[in-house]
Amino acid sequence: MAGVSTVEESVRTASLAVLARNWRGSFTRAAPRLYPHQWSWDSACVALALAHYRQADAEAELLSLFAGQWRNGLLPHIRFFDEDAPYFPGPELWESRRSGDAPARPATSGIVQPPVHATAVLHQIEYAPDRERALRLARALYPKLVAWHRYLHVERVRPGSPLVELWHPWESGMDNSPLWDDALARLDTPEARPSYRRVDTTIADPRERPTDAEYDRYVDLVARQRDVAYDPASVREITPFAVRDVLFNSLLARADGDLASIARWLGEDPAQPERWAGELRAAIDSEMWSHEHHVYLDLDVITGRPIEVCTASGLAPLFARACAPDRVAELASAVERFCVGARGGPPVLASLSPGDASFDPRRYWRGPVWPMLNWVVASGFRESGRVEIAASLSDGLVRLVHEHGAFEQFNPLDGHGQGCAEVSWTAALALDSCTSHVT
Ligand code: 2M8
Repeated sequence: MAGVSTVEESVRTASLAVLARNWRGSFTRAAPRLYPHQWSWDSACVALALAHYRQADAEAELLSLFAGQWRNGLLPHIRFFDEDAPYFPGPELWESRRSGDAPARPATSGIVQPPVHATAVLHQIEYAPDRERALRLARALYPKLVAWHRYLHVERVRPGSPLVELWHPWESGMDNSPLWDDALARLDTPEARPSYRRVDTTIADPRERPTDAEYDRYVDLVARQRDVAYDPASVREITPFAVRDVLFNSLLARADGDLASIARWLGEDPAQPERWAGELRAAIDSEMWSHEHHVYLDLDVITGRPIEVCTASGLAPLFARACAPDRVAELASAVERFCVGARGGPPVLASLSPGDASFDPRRYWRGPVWPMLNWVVASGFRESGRVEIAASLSDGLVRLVHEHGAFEQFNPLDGHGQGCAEVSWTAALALDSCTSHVT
């Protein structure tokens, strides 16, 4: 087996090459054919990783994404470009202009994705070679980041809890996770399938994508939000899908803390983002911890009940710095349940425990290894002082990408690549995993 430094050197070179091939002059497409536009959290991960290597492009990446921000602060999960490659659902399904808050241009979707953006901007300040330039970028983006976080903390909450809620599985980024099965089952099954044509299953193996029944519900949920012009108060009232997700809230709590750090760099008052971070961390720890399952659980807002499905994202509060020391110890034991190892190599996290009844090694977010989950949990353990677990998960991801390439997801049983190849955020997170974070 090749030594760690040789493997890292080769993954660094290959990842930079993938990101260069996906670069479109002002943004990085999420993947060559399957995802030809700019996705919100993929893009934040790309900007984070590029800070060390291509600072000007990392800056352009973030500015391009925020050009799609809505007037009410919503940062859409897709910013569309005039690319030749087809994608469903494109601007014609979203009709984002029905909302008076959407920009005239560019076309965007009307929902969100996890907020990794302040984390990516702080990374520019801390690690990009030209700090003055990074601070100018932070100065330009600061009011937009505050508006984005305010949208989440104000529009996505209900009385009684500061935890923010999601109105579509796509907002979680973990589209067909079994986390959403019960909530989606509550949706009236459309009498006739809504009329649309999927593109994803003509590009990727359909067995590695969500099912048609899930897509029917995804499209139905978009239509319901579009019909009320994406007005947050109306969606909150009519949506049959409302969940408080551990991963999303953890990434937001982390990003709130990072936004407070940006404020301090800029000489702005950090009180508001600090308050957001503090309240959210406390609520994650008190409302989402499961004494029975020893991980954090999502909550279904409609039933008022925890969602009794344990996924690797139940470890994400480590990254939010939301866990008391005894909880860190419990999570350090729980991690075993999600670890899979390719042929005796270092372990990586399956998205769902192989022991779970819904586990499916091919079906997208229902078992496969996802670099983002691995990176969040590894970073969380590192920052909680569990450096051995962190190093081992990080090494596992790097070796997976070294052996198989920058695939979207990896089979948890034998490690082979699934979904599609040359995926930007896989390359970005593998790159970051072999980058030394020393200023
Ligand atoms: C996947 O989601 C998109 C819809 O947003 C899709 O399947 O078409 C998810 O894995 C999501 O987390 C990711 O951001 C996106 C682009 O990589 O693909």
